[in-house]
Amino acid sequence: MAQGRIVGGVIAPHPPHLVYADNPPQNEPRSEGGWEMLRWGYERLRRDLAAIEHDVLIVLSPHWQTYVGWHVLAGPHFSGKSVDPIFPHLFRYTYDLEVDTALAEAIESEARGAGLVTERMTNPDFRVDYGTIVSCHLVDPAWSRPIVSISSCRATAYYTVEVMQEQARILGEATRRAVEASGKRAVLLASNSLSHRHFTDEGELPEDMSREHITNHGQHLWDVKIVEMLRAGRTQEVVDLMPEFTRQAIAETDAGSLTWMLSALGCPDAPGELYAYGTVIGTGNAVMGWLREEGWPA
Ligand code: 2X7
Ligand code: FE2
Repeated sequence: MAQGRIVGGVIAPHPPHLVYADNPPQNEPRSEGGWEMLRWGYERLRRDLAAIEHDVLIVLSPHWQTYVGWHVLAGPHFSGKSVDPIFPHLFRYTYDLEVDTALAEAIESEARGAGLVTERMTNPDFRVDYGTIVSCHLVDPAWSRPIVSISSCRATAYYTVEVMQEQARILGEATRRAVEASGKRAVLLASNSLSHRHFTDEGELPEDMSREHITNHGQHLWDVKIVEMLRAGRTQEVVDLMPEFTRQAIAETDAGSLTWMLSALGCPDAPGELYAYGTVIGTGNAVMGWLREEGWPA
């Protein structure tokens, strides 16, 4: 069997607004569009991904929150309706997805072997979280490949950002070993916004872009700093800075997704491609990719 490879890492933010704005058949509410810069960025990402042969998407989502360890979706098939608890008027999405169970089990075993607390989710009635669904939909609206979804153990809330990031690093390295042993070609999705303080009210028309802006200037400065570092290939420095960024910008990186993805790639000195940066209800969102046909780390 050929050695498996991680052939891509993507920062794939999951505001449900982006699915709402696209009006796909799976989502009930209808919109007049909105957040085009981000949606056009995802479109360009999809075009580039189409040129990279891959078998599976592996996503780590901040909205599957497990307080005892990291859980991995490990049943073969999940279907149901996902409703965003904060934006139910924007996101009521009917999903039907396949899981690469062999890879899911391998990641869970490898992470457990590395000392993390882990669990497999096999309950067929389990409702998949909207972070997983939105990121996977925006990267592959046809759901043409199986996925593996990993939860976020909330060690930031229970301990510190540093504990969370360290666990995410170990999980990233375990994920890489599991992929390599699987023979599969995988693309990893860090499902998260950057700065994450959002407005507490909404206009009459959610997609009215005349209201859309970053919540505060501090968040903008932090987001731009992180994006510039990632565009310059300074990924290890970003991982080192993650605790401070997460605290100062109230960033969604508290979930560990970005540290997990960059660590799995081996924190390459390679520039990430910025497909788009934009705000959604005041949060900062970058769509970025590290794609390489021959895999990471080189
Ligand atoms: O989950 C989210 C998010 N991360 C950012 C913006 C708006 C809604 O949902
Ligand atoms: Fe979120």
